[in-house]
Amino acid sequence: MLTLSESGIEPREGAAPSTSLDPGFKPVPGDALLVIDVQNDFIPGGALEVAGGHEVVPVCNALMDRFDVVVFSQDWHCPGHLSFASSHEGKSPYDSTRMPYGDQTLWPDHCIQGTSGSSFHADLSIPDRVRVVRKGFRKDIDSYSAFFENDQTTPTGLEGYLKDIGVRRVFVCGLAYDFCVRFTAVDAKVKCGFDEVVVVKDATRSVGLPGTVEAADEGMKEAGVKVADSGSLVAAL
Ligand code: VGL
Ligand code: ZN
Repeated sequence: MLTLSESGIEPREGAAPSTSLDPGFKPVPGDALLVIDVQNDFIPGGALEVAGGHEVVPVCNALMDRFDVVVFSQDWHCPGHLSFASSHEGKSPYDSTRMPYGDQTLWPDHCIQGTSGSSFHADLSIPDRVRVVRKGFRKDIDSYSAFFENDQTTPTGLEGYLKDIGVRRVFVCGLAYDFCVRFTAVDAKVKCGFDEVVVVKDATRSVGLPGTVEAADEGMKEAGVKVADSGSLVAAL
């Protein structure tokens, strides 16, 4: 297994503290923060790098400080996962293929269980109270949403956990805006029916394949997901 330095991923120095979170923002009981896939493979230098991915870390940390309920999702693929282009003869990363559950974008091998690429970014605060939900570990089903896998039916258990502890509003940050953040937020609103779902946009960055950011904007709007900047959370709520 590669160490972090062998993998070429920049270690922890240099993540500036955020100043962008509205100082008046105070979550109420029933609010939860979901921190999506802030893992080394989605950071510049990682296998599926997201431009500016590391910049979300201080904003996610500042947000986490305010919430009693914090859940991390962790993309957690087995080697040879069918969302990897390398598992399909003649396919390249970012091509598309047909899976039994629908169209699937094919990715570089990433977030393989137990590798440094699957670890959370070294600067991400890990509160004692955090719960981690792993997804995408079934070889033949990808999982963008932290609630349901891409077949739209296999639950991860997150909905039950949040509802059992009385969560009603869900705030979403992390990576990537146009994939896992988008589908997590839409499922939270539409399939799980949480009262309010808010994506904290400056605490996200996008993969940015052709049309994916626009599709995410549209899809979330249509689902009734709110989008806020961390600096204006109070005003938005
Ligand atoms: C993600 C593509 C593949 C994400 C995960 O976290 O947005 N994107 N696996
Ligand atoms: Zn993945």
